[in-house]
Amino acid sequence: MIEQLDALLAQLDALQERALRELEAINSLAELEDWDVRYLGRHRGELKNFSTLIPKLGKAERPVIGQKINAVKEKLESALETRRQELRDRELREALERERLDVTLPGRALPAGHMHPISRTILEVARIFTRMGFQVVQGPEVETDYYNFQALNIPVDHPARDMQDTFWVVPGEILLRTQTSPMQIRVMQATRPPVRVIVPGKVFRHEAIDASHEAMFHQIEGLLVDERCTMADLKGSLARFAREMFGEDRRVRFRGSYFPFTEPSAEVDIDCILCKGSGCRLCKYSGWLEILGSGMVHPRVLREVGYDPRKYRGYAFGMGVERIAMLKYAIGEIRLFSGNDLRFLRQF
Ligand code: 2U9
Repeated sequence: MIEQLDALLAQLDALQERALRELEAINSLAELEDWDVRYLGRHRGELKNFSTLIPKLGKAERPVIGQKINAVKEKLESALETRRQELRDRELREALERERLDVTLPGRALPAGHMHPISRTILEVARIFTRMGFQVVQGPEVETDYYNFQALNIPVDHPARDMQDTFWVVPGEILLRTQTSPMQIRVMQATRPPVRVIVPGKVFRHEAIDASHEAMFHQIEGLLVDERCTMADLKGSLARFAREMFGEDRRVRFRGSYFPFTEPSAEVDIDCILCKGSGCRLCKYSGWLEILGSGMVHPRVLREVGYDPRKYRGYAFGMGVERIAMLKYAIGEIRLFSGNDLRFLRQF
């Protein structure tokens, strides 16, 4: 009996040792559950097999084996719990490491566009004139022959009216506006003086394309009508504009010119921003750059919209936005503005 007892005790020790060794090697919670079933399982667990032997033992041996089984069971259960906790801790640490957020990383920049140089130039010009009390208005790009030509005193034989230079929608009747002036006619017909408006927008001319000419470009035109408006108002306002746009130290020159819708007419030059007037390629060695056209609104144009030219005078001006932007940002090629080349556009 004693030998049998010793043998059983030795088997239980061996079982415990084997179980603990295997437990050490376990690396996942799934394997751990297998181990639990194999050694501590209530049906076929290895420890259970020993319990079933107890009734076959002598009265004196039963409690010895019973206690030993309990001791081994407690030892294995506590080792299991310790290992389970270790594995859980490790899985948690690994998950935290895997999902770690570095809150000190700089954020990802969202791609943002910016204003086109033409829009930006229009806005700069508009700001200068709105500070002088002008309102910004916009009009249709498809116009009638009446608003684009007749009302502006453009005679039938004027070169601007050449069928070749205009994009006609309905020949002789409907066209793509060649200037934004038709909108000023609409404004004057709709309101009484005083009038102070600037009109930015697209205009269209059927022209040969080169580095400084395109079939579509942008204009800003301005119109002021009031009692006691003189050429001195025109000169003062446009000189102010020229200096705000191109620098306070600019010299400004008014040069007599001709337009059908203004009389007298003048073109406005500034001293060359590149050579300051000494002569270079940009100013074609003249020392001067033309920036806009202007004049006192022709009495026929005033009469056409129902304004009495003996009571009201007006001045008007017009500039090509691409030309202004090319001078301001030293760009030598007008087609860059409509080319959609991001290497060009991103410089603004
Ligand atoms: C009304 C009366 C008069 C607008 C004017 C110019 C002179 C002018 C050109 C500049 C460069 C056109 O884009 S460009 O080729 N414009 O020189 N424009 S006076 O005169 C008006 C407008 C409306 C009712």
